[in-house]
Amino acid sequence: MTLQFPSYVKHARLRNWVQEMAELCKPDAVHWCDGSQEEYDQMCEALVQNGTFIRLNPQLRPNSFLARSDPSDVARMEDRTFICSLSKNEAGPTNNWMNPREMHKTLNKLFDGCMRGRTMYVIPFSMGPLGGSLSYIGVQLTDSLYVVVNMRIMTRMGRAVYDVLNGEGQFVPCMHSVGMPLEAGQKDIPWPCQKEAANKYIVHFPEERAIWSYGSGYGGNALLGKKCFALRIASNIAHDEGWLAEHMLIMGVKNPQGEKTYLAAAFPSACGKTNFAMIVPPKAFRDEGWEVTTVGDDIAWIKLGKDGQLYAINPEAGFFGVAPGTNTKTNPNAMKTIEKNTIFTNVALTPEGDVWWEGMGPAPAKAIDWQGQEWTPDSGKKAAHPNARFTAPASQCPSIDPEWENPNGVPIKAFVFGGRRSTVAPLVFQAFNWVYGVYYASTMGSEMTAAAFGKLGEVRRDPFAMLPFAGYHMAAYINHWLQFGRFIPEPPRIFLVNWFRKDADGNFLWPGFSENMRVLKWIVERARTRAAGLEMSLGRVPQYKDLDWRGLENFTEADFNKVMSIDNEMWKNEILSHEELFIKLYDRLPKELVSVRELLLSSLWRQPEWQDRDE
Ligand code: TSX
Ligand code: MN
Repeated sequence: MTLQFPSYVKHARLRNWVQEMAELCKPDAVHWCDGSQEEYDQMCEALVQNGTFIRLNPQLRPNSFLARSDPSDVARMEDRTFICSLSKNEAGPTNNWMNPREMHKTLNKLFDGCMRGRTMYVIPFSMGPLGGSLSYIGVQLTDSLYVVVNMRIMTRMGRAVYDVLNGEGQFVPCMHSVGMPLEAGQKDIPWPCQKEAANKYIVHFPEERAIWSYGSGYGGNALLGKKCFALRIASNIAHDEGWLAEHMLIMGVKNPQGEKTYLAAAFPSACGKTNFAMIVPPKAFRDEGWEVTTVGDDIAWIKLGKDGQLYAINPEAGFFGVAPGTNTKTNPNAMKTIEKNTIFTNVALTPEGDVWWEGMGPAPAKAIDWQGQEWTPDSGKKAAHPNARFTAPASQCPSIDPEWENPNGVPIKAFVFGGRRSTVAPLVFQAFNWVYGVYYASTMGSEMTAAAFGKLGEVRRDPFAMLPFAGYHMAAYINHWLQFGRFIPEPPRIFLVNWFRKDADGNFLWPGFSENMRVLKWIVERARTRAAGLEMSLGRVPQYKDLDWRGLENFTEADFNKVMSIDNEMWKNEILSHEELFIKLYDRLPKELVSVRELLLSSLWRQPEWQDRDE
C-alpha cells in the first residue's frame, strides 16, 4: 500500500519506517493521531460502539469509561519480557535474553499481516514536557484503539511532537499489535489479544533503541512509553549518557517557612507508592503550613545540572494506578484525580453506572464484576481484578506540584528507598553515605503479599525496585549508580524506610499513610540542614524526641523503639541472604558492595555485655 502522509510529517526516516511497518503489518488503514480532544472523544465513542468501552454515568463520572480485558490479559508478563542485546552478558542474569537476529525473525513472522482488517494508528509522543532538555520522543504504531486513548492520557501525544522532531530528531520506534487480525467479514471482539502466554512478546532491542510488543493489550505490555521506553530503553540511554532513569516517585515537601524540598523515592510493587506520592499530611502539620505536592508517582529521569544539583522530571503525563485499596482514607488525592476524564480497566460496574473495587468503601448490593458477570458481596469472588487500573491525567491531581511540567526538572535533595518487610528493617534510617545507600538500595527486598512471584512471605530481592525494569545487566546498573555519585559535588542523602514492620502477633507496628509525614519531615530536615541523626550500626537514626508527634500522642516511645529496633542476630542472617543476590551478579558486581557488607558485619558484631566480664 502507498501511504498518504500528513503534510506536517516531514521526517524522512519516520516516513520510511511507518511505510515499511505498514507493508509488514498490512492494516486496512493508517490513522495519524493528532492528539486533539475531538479525536480523543471520537475514539472513545468508537470504543463504546465496539463494546470495548462502557460509558460511565456522566453525572457520577463525567467523560469516563470502563474497559474489561480478556481474563488472560490482566498484568505485565515478566516471563515474556525480553532484553535482546547483542551479547547475552549485556542483558545479565536477571533478564530474559534472546539473540536479536533470532528475535527479529520471530517478530517479523508474527507481525506479517497481523493488522489485517484493522487500522494502524501512528502515535507520536513525548516522554517529558515537549521540547524539554530532559525529554525524549517515541512513536508507537498500534492496532489497539484502547492503547491510543490511554497513551493520550499517559504521555504528551499529538501533532506538536512532529514540530519538536523536525526533520531530523531522534525517536524510539515502538511497534505494538494485539496479534489478532480480522479475516474478511470477521466481527471484532471487545478485547482482542493472544490468550496463550507463550504467544505474547514484550521485546527490547537496547542497541537499536527499539521496542516490539505482540499479543497483549494491557498496561505496561502495550502502553510502550511507560515501562518499555521510560525505564528499560531509557535506562540504557541513561547508562550511556550518564544520567538516571528510575522507577521512582517524585514529591515536593514545603515547610512552614515556605522552603521546598524535592525528593525521589523507589518502592517495589504493593508498597503504596502512589499513596505516598500523594500523601496528605496530618492536620497539625497542615495547620502549621506543611504541604506535600506530587510531581510523579512512578518514573523519574534524573540528570546532573551544571550547578552540581540533580534535576528530575516525571516523563509521564498521567497516572496508571492500581484501583483496589484506593479510597478517600488511603489516598484522597487519587480519588479526586479520578472523578472525571478517567479510563478504568477491570473494575466492577455498579447499577448506577459508577465504578467500584475492593477497598473503595461499602460494597454495592450488586454489581457487574470485572469479567462482566453478575456479582453480589456474598458471591465469594472479587468484583474488581486485584490489578485493576485507572488511567487519569496528572493535571487533575489536587496535590500536583506547580513545577511538575518544568522542562528542566525539579532539584532533588534526597533519595528514599523502601521495601515491605514485616521484620528486620526499621521504620527509617539514613545511610552513612552514597555507597552505603547504594548497598541498601541494591539489597532492598519485599515480602510477597500475593503468590504472584515466589512463596507467600518470602523476600524477593528487588534492587532499586528495578528488577523487572533495568534494561541491561543489573550489576552494571548498580555500578552506574556508584559512578554517577562520584560526579555529584554534594550527593543527595539516601534514606531507607519500611512502613510494614509487624509485631509477633502480626499487627502492624506503624500506622502508615498520613502518619508517614512524621518520617518525611525528619528526612527533609536532614536533607536540608545536613544535620546528622544518632549513629547506629546501619546508619543514622532519629530518636523518639526527634520526630513530631502532634496528633499521634498515643504512639509511645516504647512503640517507636519497637518499630525502630535493629536485631543484630537477624541482621547477620539478612546480610547472609544478600549473598544470594551477590552470587547471581558475581561476575560484574561492584567491589564496593562486598566491602560495605564487611563493614556492616563489623558493626553488627557486638562484644558480650560488659556485665559478663570476669573482673
Ligand atoms: O500505601 C500504603 N502506605 C503508604 C501511604 C502513604 N499502604 C497500603 C499498601 C498496599 C498497597 C500501607 N499499608 C501503609 C502505608 O504507609 N501501611 C500499611 C499497613 C497498615 C495497614 C492498616 C493499618 C495500619 C498499617 N491500620 C488500620 O487499618 C487501622
Ligand atoms: Mn511502577
